[in-house]
Amino acid sequence: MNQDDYQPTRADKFSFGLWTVGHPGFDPFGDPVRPWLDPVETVHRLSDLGAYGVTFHDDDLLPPGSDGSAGDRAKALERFRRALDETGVVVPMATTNLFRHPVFREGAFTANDPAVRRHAIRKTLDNVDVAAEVGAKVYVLWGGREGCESDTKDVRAALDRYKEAIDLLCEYVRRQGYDLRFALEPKPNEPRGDIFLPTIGHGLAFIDRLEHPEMVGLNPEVGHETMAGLNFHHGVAQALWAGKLYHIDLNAQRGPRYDQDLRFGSEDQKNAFFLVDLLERGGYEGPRHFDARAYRTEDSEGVWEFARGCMRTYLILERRAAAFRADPEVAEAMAAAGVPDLATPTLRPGETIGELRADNAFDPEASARRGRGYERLDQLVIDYLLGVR
Ligand code: GLT
Ligand code: MN
Ligand code: MN
Repeated sequence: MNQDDYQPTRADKFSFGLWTVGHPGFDPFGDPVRPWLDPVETVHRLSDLGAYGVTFHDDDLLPPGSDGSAGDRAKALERFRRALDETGVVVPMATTNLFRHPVFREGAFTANDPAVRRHAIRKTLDNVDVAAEVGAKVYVLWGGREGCESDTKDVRAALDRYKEAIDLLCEYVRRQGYDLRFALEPKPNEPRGDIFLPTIGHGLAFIDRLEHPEMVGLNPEVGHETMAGLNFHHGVAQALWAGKLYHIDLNAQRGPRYDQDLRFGSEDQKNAFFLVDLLERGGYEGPRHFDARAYRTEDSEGVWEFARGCMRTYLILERRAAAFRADPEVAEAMAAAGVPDLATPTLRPGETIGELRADNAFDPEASARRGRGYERLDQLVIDYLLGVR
């Protein structure tokens, strides 16, 4: 295969956060290793690489040393918008930084102090206006500081306040007539000892309790579910099944440890293969958004290698998954394993529960003896992943 087969185009809908390629490489133990990256340059570089979108937190647009004043924000937004106009890059999603400033040390929407909660809501409302203005369709809520270390915190009251904040944001968007939906981003821990709404499943259950569940979905992240020891592909499948996959954060993570935010597909390629297969066949039409960052070893050029790599690996997996699905031997192995039969309803058309109970044609012992054929099928997956088919 030729290198150019994996060149991204706008139609692939790849997007990156300003905070991802712009990450200067600090970590809890070390200082930044790369200079601040101007959002205007980011937009141009991403555009040249074939990405279609860029996303941001309210504070990502500000230059270092800015006091965050309205004047600074307006100036930064104007330059940013000019770069968008020049390149045709769009803003599919925006979000709020409710985690960096020390005021959020005990939470934002779920802080014990009502004054902090009110500040967090105001900060979010301000950027919701900006998001609507630049045409974003999804607004992400990552509650990095919503949680605790000490379980003296009242979790049920925290969930009441979380709901109150999101209900209020939905009410505001409805009143303004914005075409914007919210996406909650689950994460089990880090920076808090435990974060509220730790997994996709917790998020789905919470959404059902909101005043406007139709306006709220999820933004699951590969690394976050993996940190919880969960199968990301399964979580995404359930979010899709529930009609709640509004956005996605693609990256990589090696097992349950600190949040690594690695280049997409650089770890656990098998789960990444099934994820891409699912997104491409499952009716997901949103952005393929990368929330990852270059290794701290890299300089500025390494950052663009990283961005290229995220998109390239996605396209390789997309191609591999399509070839896997088109292979007659795979179809035959799938049929032998009974995979397509799961789509058939369990009751026959018109059958009653009484008829089901009266059916004595089935021989459980014979069925129990029959192997299910997954070894052969799964080896075909591996053959495709390793490129020998
Ligand atoms: C932060 C976090 C991400 C979230 C971003 C959105 S910010 O970098 O680690 O997972 O998606 O707030
Ligand atoms: Mn994320
Ligand atoms: Mn992460």
